[in-house]
Amino acid sequence: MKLTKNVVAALAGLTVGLAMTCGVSATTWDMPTPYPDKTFHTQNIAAFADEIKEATAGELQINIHSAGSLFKHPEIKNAVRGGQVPIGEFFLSRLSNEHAVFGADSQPFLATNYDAAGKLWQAQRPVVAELLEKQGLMPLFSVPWPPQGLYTKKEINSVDDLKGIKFRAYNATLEMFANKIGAAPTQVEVPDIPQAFATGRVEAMITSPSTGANSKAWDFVTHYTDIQAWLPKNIVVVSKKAFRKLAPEIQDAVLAAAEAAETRGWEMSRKETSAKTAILEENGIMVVTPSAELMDGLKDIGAKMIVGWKNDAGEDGDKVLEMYQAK
Ligand code: PCA
Repeated sequence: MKLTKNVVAALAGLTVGLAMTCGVSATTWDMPTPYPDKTFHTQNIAAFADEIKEATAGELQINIHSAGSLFKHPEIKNAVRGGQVPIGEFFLSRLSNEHAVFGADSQPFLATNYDAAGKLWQAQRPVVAELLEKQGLMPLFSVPWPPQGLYTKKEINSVDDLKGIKFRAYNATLEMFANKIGAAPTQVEVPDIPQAFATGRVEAMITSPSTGANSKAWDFVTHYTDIQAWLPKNIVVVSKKAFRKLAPEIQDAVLAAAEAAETRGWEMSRKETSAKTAILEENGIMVVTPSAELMDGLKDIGAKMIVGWKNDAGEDGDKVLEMYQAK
């Protein structure tokens, strides 16, 4: 049947009529996310959406638009803030240009394993929530990527070996880190990684085993050095205005599903680390334990960056670091 405007309007009226008869009016939320469907974060969000649909008997449905298909990654936060979409996911430390506290999880060698990352999130969360609240946003859940490692086309034994290399970056902190190493950083989003290597725009990167394996890093690099430099997080935020429009029991269902998604996401992330490192190896990448010289050099740069970060983050940053260290 050809759906003329009139038919569409009549069907829409019928749906509203049915919903009204049943005493409900179903809500659909469009949700932009930056990463492809096979990413564990995206899969976790799909489970989150399924859980909400089930718990609310279909009264709230979330349509996921992955891989930056609805809004490009850099636009997602402001799309939620501006009310263009009610909910969205993005890489938390992208907001470090607004406030350094958002970037705490991307500081090199501040929190380098899941336990430390968990403590850092507990310390960071109240400040992040307060800062987002001022923009009409509420964090729902946040999940880390596996520890970040180094992908190169040759063996890397010291910081010197990285000099002059064209380096892929995903936020300002990594860009600064790359600059301090003496590499030449360029921002590239995940879906564009293979193309950026193929055309020679970049020659090396720091990212997780997940993103490396999903991007088929074996097509363009030979070595993965497991430096475990930091565990950056994605965050899912909702517009407070959109959230308030939901009936109380639907709000509860969203919050319960968010809590479950955070727990599940951290577990998925832990499992990804070994599973995806094995896939790198199976596909011929040399998985290397870093030399002491390389680690000392990188940690030295990290320690200097923390000093700058503390300066930028001010009292809020002190609060986060004190809470983190007390845990
Ligand atoms: N993958 C994302 C963020 C961190 C990660 O492991 C990326 O490479 O952009």
